[in-house]
Parts: sequence; structure tokens; C-alpha cells
Amino acid sequence: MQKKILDILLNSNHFISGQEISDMLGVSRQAVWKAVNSLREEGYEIESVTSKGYRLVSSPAHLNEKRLKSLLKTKIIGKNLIVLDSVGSTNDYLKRLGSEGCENGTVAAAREQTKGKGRLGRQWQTKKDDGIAFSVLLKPNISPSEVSSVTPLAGLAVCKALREFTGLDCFIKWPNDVIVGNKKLVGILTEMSAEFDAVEYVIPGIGINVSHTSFPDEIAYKATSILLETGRHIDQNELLACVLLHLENEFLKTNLELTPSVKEEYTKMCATIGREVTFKRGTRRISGTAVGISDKGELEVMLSDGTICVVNSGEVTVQGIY
Ligand code: BT5
Repeated sequence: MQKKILDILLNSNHFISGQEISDMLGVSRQAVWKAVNSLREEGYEIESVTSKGYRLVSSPAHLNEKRLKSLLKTKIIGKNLIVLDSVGSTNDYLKRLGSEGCENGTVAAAREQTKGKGRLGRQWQTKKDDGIAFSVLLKPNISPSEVSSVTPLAGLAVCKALREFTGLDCFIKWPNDVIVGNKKLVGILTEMSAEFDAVEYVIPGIGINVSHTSFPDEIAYKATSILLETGRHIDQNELLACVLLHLENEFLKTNLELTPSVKEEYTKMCATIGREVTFKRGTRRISGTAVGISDKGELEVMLSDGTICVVNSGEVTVQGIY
């Protein structure tokens, strides 16, 4: 009923009376009034003027399950969608569902994370409604060694979606960031559960900085948001619908394989490739030029003697980026 009233309001650019709506839907005016109030509680701004009726002024810009569902164009990713007001970590939340047999493609998103996780025990920090935090449950028929393609594919999808949606000149910083200039806009943390040679589930978790006007001191020099970069407030539901569509395209296109054409696209969008990088091998620090990614998503680095070294840990320093 709320959904039907919302559709009517979305499709009319003038006032529409409570009587007209109640006639269209065959419900009482009291029921219309109640549903309008519920929509207001969800963040829809609805003007009501005596003798004219109702008019939709604005939709909620923060994550909202109903609105996001109405915008989704995906077939699998997000068909089962959960939007939480607050959660420790969307990755942890989805891991629980994953081990309870929840379906492939389930998405859990949250307006707030109280224990947002980065890699290696680090933190992912955002305040309520400043950023989008979400995770996707994938149940692919691949072996654990093939799971390393998920982060590059997610990075590629998010980078494409952000370019399309915001017009920003975003790039991927191997292995798991999307950056603008030399600041981080997105972080990705992929976790999995596997037994012997079978993957039970893989969960890419993605944090996008949207409406931050500032960051805590310790990350301020290397973090940025869409608002800071564009000066524009955007609807998080529209952005997430766009990101999920791109994720579905990348994940389904190649059954999670990094095919030559995917690698070519990745290389064009990767800020790390073509730069001087430094990484650790045992106790030695080695420098070289990043030249590409392997079929497993590892960074290929050319050393001064022309040999190619493959790096799979994220602890690579890139000259010119944080
Ligand atoms: C990441 O780790 O960048 C992975 C972040 C993944 C976050 C998503 S949100 C949804 C899902 N649920 C979770 O609990 N996590 C995922 P890493 O490469 O280790 O980078 C972490 C580092 O980035 C921190 O140590 C800070 O230096 C910095 N950082 C923290 N919060 C940031 C932010 N909002 N923007 C930019 N940088 C940030």
C-alpha cells in the first residue's frame, strides 16, 4: 500500500488529493493519510495542503530499503536485500547469514557500522549516513585459489559505477582501493569461508565515502568523499543501485575469471600500474615498476634487470599515492 502511494506520488508532478488516491487504490482516506505518514517517517518529504492534497517534495538521500528496492535493476545481486540502521560490520553480519544457508547474491547494507573492518585488523571509519557500507554474499562454484579475482572485479565495478554516477576521474589503487587524485574514496575487504577445495561463500564488503565533510585527523590526509570532490549531495540509494548493477555485470560476465579483456580494462583503470612501487620479500625491500595484474589478480612488478616479480600481498607502497 505504501509502495503504491509512493508510485502515485512519484509519477505526479502536481498535488494529488487524498480522495483521488483513495479512489485509485480503493482504500479509505484515513488509510492514505496513515501510509503518507509512514513514508514521512522513512525520510520522504511530502507536502500536504488543504483542498489540494499531497505532493512529493524529496526522497530520502540516505539508504532506505524500500527506495533502494524500487531502483534496483539487477537479476541476482540484491534480489534479497537487507538495509540495517546500525550493525557492527556488514561483512560479519553476512557471514552469519552465509553459514546459515542464505541465498547467493544477498546484499546487506547499513546506515552505520560500529565495528567497520579494514584488512589485517584495521578499522574502517564512518559516521552514520556519511558513507555507504555494504557486503555481497557470493556462492560461486570455484576453488579457494580462484577467489583472489573477487577484489579486482569488485574494484573494477565500483570504479566504473563511480565514474558513471559522479563523473569523477576515479582509479583503482591495487589491490583494494578506489581513489580520486591521491586520496581514498572506497575500501574493499573480501572474506571467504572454504573447506578443503570447496568455497562455501565469498563476501566482498565495500565502503564508499559519500557525504563526509571531514575525516578524523589520522586519515584526513589520505581520505576523501564524493561530497568533498564534487560539492554535490547525492542520493545514496541511486548510487548503490548503480554500483550493484556494475557488480552484477562484472561478477556474472566471466564467472569470476580475470579474462584478458577484463585485465586490459583493469590495467587502464589502475593507478598503480605504470608507477614505481616498493614491496617486502622476507626482510628485503624491493623496488620496480608495476606493469600489470596476473590471472589471480596479483600485481606484476618488473625489476631493473627485466625480471617480473608477482606480488600478492597488499603491502605495496606506490610512489605518489598515500
Ligand atoms: C580497507 O582496508 O580499505 C577495507 C575497507 C572495507 C570496508 C567495508 S564497509 C562494508 C564492509 N564491512 C566491513 O566491516 N568492512 C567492509 P585497508 O586497505 O586495510 O584500509 C584500512 C585503512 O584505511 C585504515 O587503517 C585507515 O588508514 C584508512 N581508512 C579508514 N577509514 C577510512 C575511510 N572512511 N576513508 C578512507 N580511508 C579510511
